[in-house]
Amino acid sequence: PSVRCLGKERTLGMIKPDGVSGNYAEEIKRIIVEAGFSIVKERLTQLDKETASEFYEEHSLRSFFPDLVSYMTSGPVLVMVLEKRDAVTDWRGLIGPTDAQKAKISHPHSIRAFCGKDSQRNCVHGSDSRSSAEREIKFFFKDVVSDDIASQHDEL
Ligand code: RTP
Ligand code: MG
Repeated sequence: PSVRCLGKERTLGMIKPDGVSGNYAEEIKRIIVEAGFSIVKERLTQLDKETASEFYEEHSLRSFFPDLVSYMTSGPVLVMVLEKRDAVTDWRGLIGPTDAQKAKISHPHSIRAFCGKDSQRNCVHGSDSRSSAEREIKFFFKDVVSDDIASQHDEL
């Protein structure tokens, strides 16, 4: 039995449609690995309206929700299970604040500062708590759905 999993935590990371279409995925993955995360699973998938709405259902009453769903369905996303000690907090720290314009000033080394555009098109997603991480990992990796563009794979 390996000891390498002791104390580790998992979170869900996602490269949103603007990140994938802008060809930022490889550089973002390099930043992720350099920051000490293992990319345990990854899958490229196209969200439909129903899936995007369910994923962000906590925001369903917000005025930006219809725009958010349009944005999230505008092209493929890359979802990843990321693992390290304190993965949830550390991934949120690495991506930076929601508004990419603000991130460029307050967190210039964050991923959203690097490839985000504004308060909506912010390039990446991160689970905001351990309970969200558990829900979101199950959301994308419990079953392999038939419309996958690339097949799910396990690197462990
Ligand atoms: P995420 O869930 O995607 O990691 O982003 P977050 O926690 O930093 O921000 P959250 O409040 O959960 O918002 C989810 C996503 O909705 C879009 N948004 N647009 N137009 C707006 O004012 C607005 N506000 C939020 C963003 O894409 C945000 O990441
Ligand atoms: Mg959020």
